[in-house]
Amino acid sequence: MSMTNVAALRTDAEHDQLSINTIRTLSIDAVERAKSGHPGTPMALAPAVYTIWNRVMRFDPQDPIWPNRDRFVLSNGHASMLLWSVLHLTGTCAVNPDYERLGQPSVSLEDIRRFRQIGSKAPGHPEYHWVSGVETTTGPLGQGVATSVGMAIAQKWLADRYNRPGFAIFDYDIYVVCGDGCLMEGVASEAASLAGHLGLDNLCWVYDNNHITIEGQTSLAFTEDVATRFLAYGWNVLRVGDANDLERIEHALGVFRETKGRPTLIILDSHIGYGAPHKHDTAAAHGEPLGEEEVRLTKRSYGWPEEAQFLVPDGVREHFAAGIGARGAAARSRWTALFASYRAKYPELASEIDQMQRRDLPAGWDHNLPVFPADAKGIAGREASGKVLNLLAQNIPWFLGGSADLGPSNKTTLTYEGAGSFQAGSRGGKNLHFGIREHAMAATVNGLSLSKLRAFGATFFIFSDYARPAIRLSALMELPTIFVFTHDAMGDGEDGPTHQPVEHLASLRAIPGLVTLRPGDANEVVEAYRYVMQLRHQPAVLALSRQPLPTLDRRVFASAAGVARGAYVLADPQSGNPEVLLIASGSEVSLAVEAHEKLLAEGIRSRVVSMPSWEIFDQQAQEYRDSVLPPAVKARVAVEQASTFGWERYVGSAGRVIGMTTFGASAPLKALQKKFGFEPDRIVAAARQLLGRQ
Ligand SMILES: Cc1ncc(C[n+]2csc(CCOP(=O)(O)OP(=O)(O)O)c2C)c(N)n1
Ligand SMILES: [Mg+2]
Repeated sequence: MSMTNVAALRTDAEHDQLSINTIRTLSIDAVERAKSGHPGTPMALAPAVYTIWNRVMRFDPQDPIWPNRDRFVLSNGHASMLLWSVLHLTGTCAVNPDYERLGQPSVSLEDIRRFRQIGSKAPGHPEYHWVSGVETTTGPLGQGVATSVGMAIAQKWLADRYNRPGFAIFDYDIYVVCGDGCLMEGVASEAASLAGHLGLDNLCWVYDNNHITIEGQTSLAFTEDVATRFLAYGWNVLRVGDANDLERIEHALGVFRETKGRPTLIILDSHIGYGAPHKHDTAAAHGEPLGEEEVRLTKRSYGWPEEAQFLVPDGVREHFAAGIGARGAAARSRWTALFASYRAKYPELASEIDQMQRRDLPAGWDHNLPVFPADAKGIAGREASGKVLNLLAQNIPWFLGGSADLGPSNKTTLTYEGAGSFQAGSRGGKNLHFGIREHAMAATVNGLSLSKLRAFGATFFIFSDYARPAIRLSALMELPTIFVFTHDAMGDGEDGPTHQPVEHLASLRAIPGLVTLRPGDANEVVEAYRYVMQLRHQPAVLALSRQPLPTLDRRVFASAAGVARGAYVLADPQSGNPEVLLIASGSEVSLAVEAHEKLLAEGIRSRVVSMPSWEIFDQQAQEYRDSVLPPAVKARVAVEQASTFGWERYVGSAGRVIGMTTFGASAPLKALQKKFGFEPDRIVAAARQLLGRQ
């Protein structure tokens, strides 16, 4: 009898078990071959992940970016072999960055054999943008669960805007698997509290309650009552006492789908390393290969051929094809037909959806962006930003965001008629109220962006620290998120050093791929947004002033459009080449301009370079960079009310940096500027000294 015939004779339950054991053994073998990785949790969670994928999720492996697919997030990213196994066994297809389907699998068996090796589509942790079918990058515990809240908000918002009677264009759910580590992390608490408040009933977290983390039993450090905690957050809490009981798991997932008005937590009691006779239920199963002998015994316990490696028995792929494959294809083809008639009836809405999916901007997105007239008194960066945000939100239907309870201060509140607030009873609102939860805010913004909405989050610059892990993931995932950080330096004087960022710019500039911008006046704020909005694969941080900054007269000074090149010559001597360069960002640009005027009066040929963004400048051609910072001019002074760290690259070893090397202090801004030397005369003195003209 051929293998295929054997497969045909199996009962459904046998097919289920074989598929689950395939996930388990692929995970075991991959970790063994890589000599690193996490076998125990995939062994325990294979039945749950199998049930979610093969019995419940509406996901078409042929098109992993179909907009109305259910989302799956593996928040305990160390268990990545679960995801690589199901992506492989379901035959999920790869798509490229242009959203084109490639005729190849997202994860091949060869990738799994090369788990954790260079170039493999089965890396150590799930990586969005590297592997098709991964909905978000996970690995830093807590990020996945928090990001899923943004995905759930996005679905509700999309449904509110685009669904019409008879046209449920967006009705997908978000399934998340997480472990003890995720639920211990603070960000999960922030996110769960927000999800409960918002009544996100499209969100289901399956908690792997295995009582084990790296150091041993959770009794070492985690003895809270998780169920009660989530009930208090306003979640529906279900319990499945046996992680191998597919029917109960499926039933709980069914209850989730029936539950209205609350997110669902399914507490799943599992045994890490299930089936491994010596490692079952121990921390030893968490993060190291089982070892040859234990692998043999484990396979024996599964009734698996002991010597077989990377075995996918006949019939397993077919079983997935008959489950998620058929269900997903049918769901997608129904949706495609529905969307075609939707397009006929609502062509404008359909084209919005198309544009959004491709991260394109609608025509007229920058219509009416303000131009600020010259004004010595000026306007605060945050004020200018508020005006721009309000326009963008009106020009771009799917642009939305909010603050971590600082909206009135960040000036990020969308105040135009009809902007509304996103709440349980108002899903179309464009103002998100994250509460004082910066970390969950940033992760939520990631989730919104992964759902193709254009989203921003805001707080004081100092508290970007609280959001940083999610900002980093934004950059790693290449998401065009926007972080609006106001009170970017010592402008909030009296609040003192707890509220005065020093090292934040340097630390954010160190994140690969993240674009930081610190505009110098209101028109630079506008240009900064114009630049940021056109990014499709990079996150951006805007560092904006609390206090008014003079609006430069652009008939005298160069156009603020120079922002798009990261740095530009703002002012030059009337004749002759510059002999000293004054380089500044943000609130220090006008200071440099004052110093420049003094230097010119003294017959010193100075140039002012406004440098809102290192990253953008660094991307310019050498020729342009040399035209702004001529290599021959060694006398250079950089001025920025932030850590001096890193400015050497622009001023060179002969240059000067006027910046911060200590924390700030509590005092009115003027006094702080004096104390820390952010005054034109200090710049003038530094320039003179560099030129040997004291
Ligand atoms: C933010 C963060 N801190 C620490 C780690 C390192 N780490 C990876 S897995 C793990 C233990 C996780 O325990 P649990 O979530 O219960 O996973 P299990 O061992 O049960 O699969 C730790 C500490 C991490 N990945 N992310
Ligand atoms: Mg655990």
